[in-house]
Amino acid sequence: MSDALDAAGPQAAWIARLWWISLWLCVAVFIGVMAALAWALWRARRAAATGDPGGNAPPGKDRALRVLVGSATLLSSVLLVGLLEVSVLTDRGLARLPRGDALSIRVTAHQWWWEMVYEDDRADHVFATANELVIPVGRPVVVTLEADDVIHSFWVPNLHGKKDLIPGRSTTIEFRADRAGRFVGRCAEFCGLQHAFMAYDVVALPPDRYAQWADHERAAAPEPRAADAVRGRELFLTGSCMLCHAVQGTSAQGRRGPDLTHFASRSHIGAGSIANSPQALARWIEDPQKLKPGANMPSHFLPADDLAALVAYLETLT
Ligand code: HEC
Ligand SMILES: [Cu+2]
Repeated sequence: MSDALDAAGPQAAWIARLWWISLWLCVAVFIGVMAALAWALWRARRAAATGDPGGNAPPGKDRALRVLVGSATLLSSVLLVGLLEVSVLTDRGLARLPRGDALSIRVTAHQWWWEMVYEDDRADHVFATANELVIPVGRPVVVTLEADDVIHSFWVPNLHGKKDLIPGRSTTIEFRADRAGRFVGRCAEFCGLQHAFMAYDVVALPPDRYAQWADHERAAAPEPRAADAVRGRELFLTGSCMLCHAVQGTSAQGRRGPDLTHFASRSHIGAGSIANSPQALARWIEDPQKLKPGANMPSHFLPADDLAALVAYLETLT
């Protein structure tokens, strides 16, 4: 679900309020202008019918018209200044989120996926995930935004407005979710071939469930037990996969692609490209270029049993 008018937090509520005020004000002005236009047309027709060119209105009427136009101009100016004031207030409101006890997450945009690193003072508490931002309800989140290649834009309509990620620069965006839910985030700045498939989920969980999730994410990948999964790990660690991907608890520490330590728990493959299932995963490993043309992962046309073993291994990464 992704709806800027269905605010799930204070920031989005500010923006939605500004939107509604602008909308209704503009509707009222539009109706006023249309009514004035209709009146002018009606007068012009009546003038044509009576043969009165209309320019010779009695002096009293002329003055009344001037007062009318004058007050309409004044009203427009007041409304415009009012809108300016409301947007300044909104800007202030957006900047006023209390930041005490904030959760700090570093989000790096890559063509075309998102890297999320959960920061912590304790080094062994830091962990990484991809294309999924899990946050606790009721706690402010400070997201540090960075870009790896080109300009991207971070946008979760239910929680906040947009913020650009610019290579070589670090910015932050703060928000808070006040209710649990799954919200869709998008890249909102055209960033190349697969810009449309650069989505992520923001999952807001009650604090105790968030803590459970974070503990699980911090844990290294579980040891595979089944024979094919063990062979799959062998292939993963001796083949090209480990050059680009990390699986914590193994020697794979690549950073070119998403961290796969808990890949099987994610809802989608390829930043919203396809739903995560063993069949989809096999198709992805074999030929990501078919599912997401241009993606920065090469195709791997492997023997069928190697592919099955890799899938079996990745499915253990819950
Ligand atoms: C040259 C670097 C590179 C190599 C080699 C590589 N990958 Fe990838 N992989 C990527 C990139 C980049 C992405 C993200 C693509 C996107 O979503 O646009 C990715 C995405 C994935 C994903 C989806 C992750 C997610 O959360 O969406 C899986 C699973 C995956 N790779 C598995 C593998 C396996 C298995 C191998 C070895 C057979 C492999 N990769 C080899 C770069 C690589
Ligand atoms: Cu992008």
